[in-house]
Amino acid sequence: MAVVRGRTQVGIVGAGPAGLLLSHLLALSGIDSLVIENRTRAYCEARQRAGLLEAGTVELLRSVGLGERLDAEGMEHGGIYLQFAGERHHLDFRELTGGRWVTIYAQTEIVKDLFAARLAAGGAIEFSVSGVSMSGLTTDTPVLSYLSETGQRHEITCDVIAGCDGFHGISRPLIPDLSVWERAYPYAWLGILAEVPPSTDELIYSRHEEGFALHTMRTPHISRLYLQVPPDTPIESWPDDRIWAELQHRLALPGWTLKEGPILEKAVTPMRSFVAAPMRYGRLFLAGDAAHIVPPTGAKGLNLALSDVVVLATAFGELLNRGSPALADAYSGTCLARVWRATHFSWWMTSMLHVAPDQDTFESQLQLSQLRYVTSSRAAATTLAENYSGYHPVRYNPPPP
Ligand code: RFL
Ligand code: PHB
Repeated sequence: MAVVRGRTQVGIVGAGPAGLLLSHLLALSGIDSLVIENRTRAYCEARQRAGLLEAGTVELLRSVGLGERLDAEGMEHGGIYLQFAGERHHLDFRELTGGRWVTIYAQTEIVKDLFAARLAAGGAIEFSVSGVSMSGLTTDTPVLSYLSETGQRHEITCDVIAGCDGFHGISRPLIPDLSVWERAYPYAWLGILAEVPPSTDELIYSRHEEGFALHTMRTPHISRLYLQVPPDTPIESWPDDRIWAELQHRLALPGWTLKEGPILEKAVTPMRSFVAAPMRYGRLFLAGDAAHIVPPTGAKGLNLALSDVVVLATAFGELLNRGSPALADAYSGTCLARVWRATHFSWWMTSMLHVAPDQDTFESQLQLSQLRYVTSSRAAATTLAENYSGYHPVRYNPPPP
């Protein structure tokens, strides 16, 4: 079969939240892009992941025309509960930070909104591609190559390429001399989606001697809950009854009831911190999970991915519409300041709330002391609240096309 050759300004690998929002923002600046994705649209729309958005992320999505369903269906939260040693404490973010809040709106819904917006605007997205490769990354005309669903080889000449292909993607390994910082945690999360109204008004983060548990939600009718489990736990070892019994145990509080319902979905996710730098090599730029991963305890991954893309879209606008490389040159450094803040916060929340398999009583006492401090000192509570609700919000100011 002959090779199909084509041309786009920005080649984007990956139709997750990062790749899709990037193509949406670029279109607002009059820049064309092609998104290639190795899964189907249905798979991308159903993949259960994040749920919690910082206020800055919500404002960003609203400001670029993606706020309609988010405003109708998102659930605004003004704080969280921290539970430990049989007590549940409320942290009031609005009061601590002068009005900040967060919103529950599932990543699946953001991805659906983005697909709908891109396809309605005639955006180019190729699903079910394979054999993705890149060449000419240090030239002004890098080439993105892939096999379409029908097995046809495509070679697309681009001005720049964005690697938005997640942690297991092909983009990051193409960057030579990458510096990497990494921490694997000795536990994982078992997450469930259950058909039952949430038993709480705000998220409950519970440190328990048997391990961490989190009660979060998706809608007024659907709850999402997580349990700390050993890494590589086979999901078959957790039948539904066992999951509910353990959640009842780790979230228990006198006078409060955890409602149970049918489990719609369950999966085990490993916990990792990972930062790679620089986030750029020649004309290839990494964004989102392709460049960095945080454990989900701080609810930062999706927020970071979307923040990267705002910085990147602005930099591409300057580079491609005005010929100015300054923001593209600053891209990695600009993002990494926010990435490291989120990496520290996520590590800190994770270390405070999980019980490691080899943990001694000294460490347990330090965790409990830290939790007592965060729930009794206004200064400590404010530190948590301002990081959780978003310390480095980004704004998108589209450059005039
Ligand atoms: P994604 O979502 O992984 O998308 C990457 C896309 O690239 C595709 N791909 C390829 N396409 C073409 N060719 C290839 N060779 C390809 N290789 C991969 C993939 O199929 C996919 O479609 O990365 P992106 O866009 O950077 O988005 C990052 C977020 O998905 C992630 O950070 C969050 O889900 C993390 N996260 C949370 N973040 C939050 O901000 N708040 C939360 O409450 C939150 N909770 C969570 C989370 C992640 C979790 N899991 C399962 C990891 C809770 C959990 C349990
Ligand atoms: C979620 O709603 O899935 C969620 C919320 C907060 C977290 C992690 C996950 O810290």
